[in-house]
Amino acid sequence: MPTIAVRDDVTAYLASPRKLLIDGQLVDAADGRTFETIDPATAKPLATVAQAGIQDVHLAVQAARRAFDEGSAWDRFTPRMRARLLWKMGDLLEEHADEFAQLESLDNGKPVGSAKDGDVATAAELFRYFAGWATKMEGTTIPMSSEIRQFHAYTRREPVGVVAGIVPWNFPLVMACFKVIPALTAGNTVVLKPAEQTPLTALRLGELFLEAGLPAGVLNVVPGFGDAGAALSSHQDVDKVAFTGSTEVGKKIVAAAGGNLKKVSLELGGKAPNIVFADADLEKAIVGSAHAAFFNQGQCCVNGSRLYVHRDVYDEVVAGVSEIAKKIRVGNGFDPETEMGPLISDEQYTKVVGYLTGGAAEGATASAGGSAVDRDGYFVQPTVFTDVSEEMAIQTDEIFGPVVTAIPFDSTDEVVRAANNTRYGLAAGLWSRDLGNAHKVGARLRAGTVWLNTWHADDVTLPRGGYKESGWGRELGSFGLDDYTELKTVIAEL
Ligand code: TXE
Repeated sequence: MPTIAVRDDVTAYLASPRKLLIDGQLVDAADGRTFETIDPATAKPLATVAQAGIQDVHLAVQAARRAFDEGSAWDRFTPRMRARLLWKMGDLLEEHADEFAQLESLDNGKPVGSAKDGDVATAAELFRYFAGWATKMEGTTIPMSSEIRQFHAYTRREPVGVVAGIVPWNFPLVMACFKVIPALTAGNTVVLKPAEQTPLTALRLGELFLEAGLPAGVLNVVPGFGDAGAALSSHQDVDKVAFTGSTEVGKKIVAAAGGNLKKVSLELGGKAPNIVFADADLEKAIVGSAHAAFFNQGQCCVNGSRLYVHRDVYDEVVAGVSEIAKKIRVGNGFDPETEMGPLISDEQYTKVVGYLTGGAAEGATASAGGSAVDRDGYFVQPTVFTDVSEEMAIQTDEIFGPVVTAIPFDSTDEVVRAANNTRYGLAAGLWSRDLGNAHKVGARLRAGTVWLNTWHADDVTLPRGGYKESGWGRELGSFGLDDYTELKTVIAEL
């Protein structure tokens, strides 16, 4: 089997213990602790990484605080300078695209090709898009009425202060960029905590920022576990937390943030409904529904994991999606033929396999897949479940693996009710040739993103986020900057 050769710079990067980035320095953890990050394709250790604890988090927050203070190098960094730095970062990232793609694939399991063309390319695009915004953080002048006196009133958009970014492992580099780039664009300073499963590309990104000329302390990277995330969420000197992860941890962050009422934005779990109407272009709907369900090993919060198909075309669509599932080439991300890599961790593997056996035990039928793959690493088969009822755990819970459930429907009202019958509201989608129907039903779906006759189409220009327990706030696009700014109203008597 041909494999992609691991680059020398990647081998060298993995060979020495990786350190925390605090105040522009690469340092060990205060208590000297380290942890191992695991290659999910082999279940073997990949690299040793310094483990940030509460003390390191405190040092990182203090560094970010000093970097934000009046008169600091960052305070004197004009919007135009910020724009140039962000643009330079896009270039640097592209120069290092192969290195980042390999690191991401080793740490996360995703195929090298999709890491490069998807993750790294998106991250570079994010730098360029937000570079443009740095010089356009405008306020407004607002007419103010008084019969007696004259006023001039206007607004200013100012940075919030010290931002903590806490991110997950499914798109490690992209999620880090989702937090860091808008925060810096608006003039904040940042402490980033990557997920314990995937710290490598975030750490490497921090090094590139130093190379690009970011002043010390403006971005600090503190890999660690939940205790480090909790310390950031409750820290009195953090002004805002931007989190992507599970709904359960999101609720803990909200509680922890109450101490100083820091601002919180959350992008949490999902269980997106994907509706195929009888008049859909079925060929397109079948391919699109498989992509909706299985993209990124199924570890994507906007994946279409609940498939509703009109009864007239149910058998055909389920058979089509199942055929695609069976043909997906599951393997090591360094094999260029691989279309789906392993799940991220032993924990996630155990969770997903638990749903596969649990679903079968509850009476669902696997029309494709249904079990783990018998090899080292955390591999499972892309799975399609039929004979599913709304009460089953495979239908209600976010599995976060390559598992889709299929249920037939007869009427639009019935399917809209079922689609919205979830505590989540991140994404939804439908397939129909009747565009009037598509837009009307799309408006009734309670989700932050709705796809019509497509899935996973997106752009850095578009806001995203969740209704209900899928989160607070919106990321990316111009709206994505609002959460990183305070709006000041200035009133002057003339
Ligand atoms: O997430 P966690 P996990 C969902 C998905 C998955 C499940 C569990 O269903 O199976 O969550 O994954 C940090 N205070 N999503 O356990 O724990 C943690 O260190 C502050 C959906 O990995 O939420 C990591 O950096 N931070 C999701 C980050 O939170 C804490 C993507 C996410 O970890 C913390 C990932 C605490 N008390 C999982 N505890 C999506 N929306 O895309 C942990 N963390």
